[in-house]
Amino acid sequence: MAAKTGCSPPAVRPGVAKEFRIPPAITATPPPAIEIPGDEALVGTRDPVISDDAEGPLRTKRVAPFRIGETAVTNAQFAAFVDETGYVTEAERFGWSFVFWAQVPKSVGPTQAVRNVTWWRRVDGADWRHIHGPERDLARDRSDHPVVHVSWNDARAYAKWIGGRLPTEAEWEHAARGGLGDVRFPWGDEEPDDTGHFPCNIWQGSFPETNTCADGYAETAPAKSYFANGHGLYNLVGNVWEWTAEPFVIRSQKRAAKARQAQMKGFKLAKGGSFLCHRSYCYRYRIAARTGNSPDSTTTHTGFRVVWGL
Ligand SMILES: [Cu+2]
Repeated sequence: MAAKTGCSPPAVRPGVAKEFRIPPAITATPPPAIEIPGDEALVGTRDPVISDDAEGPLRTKRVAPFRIGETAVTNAQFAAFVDETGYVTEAERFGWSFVFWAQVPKSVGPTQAVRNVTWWRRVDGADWRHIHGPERDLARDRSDHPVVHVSWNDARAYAKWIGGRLPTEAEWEHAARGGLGDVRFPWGDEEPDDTGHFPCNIWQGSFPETNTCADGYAETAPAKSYFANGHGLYNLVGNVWEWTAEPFVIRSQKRAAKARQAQMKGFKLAKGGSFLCHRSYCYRYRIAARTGNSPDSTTTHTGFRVVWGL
């Protein structure tokens, strides 16, 4: 498969990893989490589909036991953080965020399309509460959906507050595999399709024009939807991209890969794909798939989950 941009927008902000001074949570209960035993975790694949993303090779990495959020962090959980700390997200600081074209309400008026990924629109006033734009606090209606429009910096600030951190790639993949080993998806190897098999929230139809929503959702689904994998975790793939703790690194000596890596300097690794992925365009709802973006990028299809050491 050719190296396509995928469903994510390019980084357009300065892209600086920041430390925020966040006091530890006082009243909040941590999100439900599941203990994952330590193991020789499998990372990557021996059968890369998008080799430019450095999906391969399949390798093992020792991981210590840890706990990981049963779901991505939800709007309600993020709201508790903001209420207690007064934290202001980066999208709010910048005053805008990326919204998928079909999510932009008419009232927003004409929006600027992003070159090469024209389905992304820069919407002023879009942020984690105002998912489609300034008019409506949609997060309140979607309290059990994953929080979106959160940058890597925002995700880290939340994780720190709740006494955790973002997962490493090995932890994330180990959790996503659900004890099944070298599989393509958290449920095994069976491919989702457009008509009858919907194990996760991705795109059905012709991207980016027509989503038939055969899987039930045009945008995010509740964080705890579809079914749990072997570890009891939900929506590892599809729904929203999940930030990890790691830099996005392409390990390759090839010239093209090195050039790409240079363009993505300082980018952070995200895993899992989103509700916009489709096999025809962005086949990244696989465990080994990866993407990178700058630590202050925010979109309607990126969130995160938290891990805790034991
Ligand atoms: Cu995608």
